[in-house]
Amino acid sequence: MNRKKLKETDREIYTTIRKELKRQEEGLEMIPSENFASKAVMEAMGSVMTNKYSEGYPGKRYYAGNEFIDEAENLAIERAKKAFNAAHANVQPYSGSPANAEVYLAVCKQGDTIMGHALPDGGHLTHGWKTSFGGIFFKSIQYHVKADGYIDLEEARRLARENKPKIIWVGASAYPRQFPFREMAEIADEVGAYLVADVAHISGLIIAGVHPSPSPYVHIITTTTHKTLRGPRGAMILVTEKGLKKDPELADKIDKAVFPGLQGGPHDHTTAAIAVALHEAAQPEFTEYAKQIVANAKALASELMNNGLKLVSGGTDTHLILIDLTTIEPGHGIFAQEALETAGITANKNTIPQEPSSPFYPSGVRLGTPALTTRGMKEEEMKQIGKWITAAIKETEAYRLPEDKEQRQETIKKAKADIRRNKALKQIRKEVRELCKKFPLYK
Ligand code: DSN
Repeated sequence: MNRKKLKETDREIYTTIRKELKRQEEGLEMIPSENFASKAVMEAMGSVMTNKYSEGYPGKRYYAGNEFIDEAENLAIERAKKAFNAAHANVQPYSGSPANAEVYLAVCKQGDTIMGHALPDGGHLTHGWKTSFGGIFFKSIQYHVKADGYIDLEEARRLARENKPKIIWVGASAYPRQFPFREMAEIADEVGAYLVADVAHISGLIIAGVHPSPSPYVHIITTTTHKTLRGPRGAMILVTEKGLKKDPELADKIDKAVFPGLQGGPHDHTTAAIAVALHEAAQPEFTEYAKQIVANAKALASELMNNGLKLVSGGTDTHLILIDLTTIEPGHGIFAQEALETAGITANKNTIPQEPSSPFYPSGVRLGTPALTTRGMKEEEMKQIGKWITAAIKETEAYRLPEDKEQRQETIKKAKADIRRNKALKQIRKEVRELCKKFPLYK
């Protein structure tokens, strides 16, 4: 990519971006919420659309000069409605958390009861966790997953009947299985709740038909646009036909909650790039891409299990895998994350269901295949990567997380230094770099 002007103007940022590009090129990006946006998406992001203010909506702006901003936003809206089979789309939310705050603002009053998938069980902060606005401003009820790792629908039904929530969330950030939209709709409809699907992680899979669509079952859909959808960092809120049937003013309530409720001027450069990503996602190659994401995740999951690692729910239906490290010790995620990073594999430590340790020292590692699949990697590469991941985690087996907080810091510091010097991990790092060279980014 040509960054001639940036190089002339700000050498420091230019160099930092070069270093980040090299990091992305030479390593395996396996954080399941990350991806590589196309050059076309980035060209739209880095365009003159960033120069404009356009509070309001197409045809109803507070400032002049929005003819072409309207054009871009209308394209994004129409493409979003088609992609998700929705009656209404708002493409202005700045990101996933603001989008979810806007849903609360649209349909709830402070103190209402809401219900979501518990964070340690793979849910999202904004679905009612105690430290986020959903848990702070509302009476939050959380449902969980069962011992087998699948959502506990019986518990969700019982809690919904007992608490009559205004909103029920379905969707999560660390759940490797398909979401039971139909079953959750039965529960929500029985108690008269709005059912909101937060499909941030799986929106690309839904568009490609690789994961069932929530559209027939839920009233509202929220999603970020930069995960499996492979667009810019942004978000959307969609209202379904079912949503409008429940509440004919729902679309208007959502629009008012986004602006002026929570946001000011939309990020028009992001809107344009979202339109581009939705156009790309409507192409047949994207369907093949999404199928390959899941095929890769399944191949990787099998390899990890064949090598003796335990996975939450025993596998995956999606792009995401959650390794349960309690077979080594509770809280071991920090050592595994460090070893993987040293080996050139970027993943994140994550809680597992019924987390025996804590969110900061969790017992799992979360992995995903969307970014590697964008590079063109397939099942054969996943098998090799599965072997590297297992070998890297094996290198950490002797470490133990002390109970005492001060001792903990000292042990982690020493372990990190030790891991960075580890010869086996350095050898994997070399091999990872060689593999990455065969799958260049932004050719
Ligand atoms: N931070 C995102 C993730 O990694 O899943 C969720 O918001």
